[in-house]
Amino acid sequence: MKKGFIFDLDGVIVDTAKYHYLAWKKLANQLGFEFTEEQNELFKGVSRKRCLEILLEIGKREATQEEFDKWMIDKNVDYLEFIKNMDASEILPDVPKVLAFLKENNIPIALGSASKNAKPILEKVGLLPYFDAIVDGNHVTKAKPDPEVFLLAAKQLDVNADECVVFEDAVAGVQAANAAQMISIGIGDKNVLTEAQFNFNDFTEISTNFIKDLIEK
Ligand code: B16
Ligand code: MG
Repeated sequence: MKKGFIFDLDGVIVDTAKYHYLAWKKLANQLGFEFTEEQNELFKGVSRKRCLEILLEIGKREATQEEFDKWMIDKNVDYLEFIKNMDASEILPDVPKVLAFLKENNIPIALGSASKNAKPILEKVGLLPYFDAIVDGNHVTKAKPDPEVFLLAAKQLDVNADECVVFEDAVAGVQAANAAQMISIGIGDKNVLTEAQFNFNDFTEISTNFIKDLIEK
């Protein structure tokens, strides 16, 4: 049966979390409070809007609608400055190995990310040509754990949802993949991604034989 593979971006293909952190920290500091790397963990896989809501809860700050909108823009302007010089050296280990293996086997590949900056990032690191479909924060109305992003990706690949495999580093992302009836592969701490069907610390632990088995399943 036809298979499709869907990749999350931040934490799976590249580690943009560190740049998101710098941009959110800058905003927090401007608003007069601290924001730690530990708190940044709460932001992984979460939409920009929800991140700002959480940030303001952390800083116990109220915002008018006007301020909220401005801070969303300010954060993104800073984030874009931080990622300006990203290149292929920032691709997480062995991601290209898996993408190339899928391409060699004519398996359709999609991106399923909450980020509205996903496409330019893939372009910067040189991975855009691998992707047959890109579904990101610009295309969905419901955030993970809602399965919308992955269901739309399957549709764009013209593959049944239950024939898709999803790589995710966030709990909400794994839940979204499971809700979409897809095979969920957790990338990161297995004690955190407990709901994933398979767990790996990173792609160096994923063999082409494992991918082949998934394709043939
Ligand atoms: P942007 P993913 C997510 O990416 C990040 O993990 C999350 O921290 C970020 O807030 C979200 O994208 C939105 O990003 O501000 O660029 O639209 O893990 O879903 O690829
Ligand atoms: Mg992620």
